[in-house]
Amino acid sequence: MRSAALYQYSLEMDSMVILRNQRLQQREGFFVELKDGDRQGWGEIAPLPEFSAETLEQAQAAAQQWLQAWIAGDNSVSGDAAFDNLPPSVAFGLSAACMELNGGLSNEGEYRVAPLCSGDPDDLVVTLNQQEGEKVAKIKVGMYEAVRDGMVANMFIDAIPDIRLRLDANRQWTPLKAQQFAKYVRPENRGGIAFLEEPCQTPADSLAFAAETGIAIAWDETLRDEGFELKAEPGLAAIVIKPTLIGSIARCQALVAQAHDLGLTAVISSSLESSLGLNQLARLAKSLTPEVIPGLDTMQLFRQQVTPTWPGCELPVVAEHQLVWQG
Ligand code: OSB
Ligand code: MG
Repeated sequence: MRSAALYQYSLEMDSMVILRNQRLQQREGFFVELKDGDRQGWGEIAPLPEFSAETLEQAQAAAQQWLQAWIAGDNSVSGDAAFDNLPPSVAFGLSAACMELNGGLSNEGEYRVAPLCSGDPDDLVVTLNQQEGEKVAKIKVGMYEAVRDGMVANMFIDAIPDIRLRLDANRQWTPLKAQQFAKYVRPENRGGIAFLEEPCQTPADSLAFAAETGIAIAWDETLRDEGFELKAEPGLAAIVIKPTLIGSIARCQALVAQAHDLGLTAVISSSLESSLGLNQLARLAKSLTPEVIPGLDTMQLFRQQVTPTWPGCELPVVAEHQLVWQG
């Protein structure tokens, strides 16, 4: 006997969270619960404003249609390929719920995260110097002067010699601005940058930047470009996989395998999921990308969390969510 429920959630965000052109005050999405006999699985469906093409309404409609078929016993909807017909956030949430129900999602998670530098860089330097093991940090660049970004990167690398910096420019720079940035990172410091995500507005400009500067780059937005196919390229070190924006777990798994075949690092990363989705991403990262620290330091952007809570996170828990569909 199968049954399912869809809950809508709304969580308060920190007042400073800005996504591209808008301030995100509330993170909204759905939790899906699948039951089959005494087995149960949860998933999160949360299109990200400014990044996802699907709206909440579209995601809800697609999820409900899928759930109807699943409850009716139609197993064709949960085949790996069937998820590819759904919007990415829906494919991720439903495939995660299926995988949890089937016991396929590892219980162990990779809860080390790449700390996101949002406030004072000096605070992060102290944190990193106290941290044991691999020292990874992520800094958003491209929002202020490129010269300032270059100086901040230099400062981190000088202060923490074994750091592996991940920088993310979100396609903000013209080739000239990217050059200005690079000029400020001393050549002997460039190896301290594990990768710089999407420096320029086009992939071709970003590849040219990598060739000219010796700074390794990573694809994030480019993975979602129409017709994109992953290839090894000189200067390309990594790909950043955000399952909510990419799709089903099977798709993410295939992308990770492809990256590894090409000698690229794959980094599982958050699209600002709640603590439920974030915990599943940590579990996914543990199995798909062992040894790689995932990009999951996004609970600090929230003011509330849900159950399961995020390890070490003290935010208040919202326990009640609105039931929007049941079958
Ligand atoms: O710019 O990569 C981004 C989260 C949501 C939307 C876009 C981005 C992000 C992150 C997640 O940066 C954190 C990370 O990748 O470490
Ligand atoms: Mg990015």
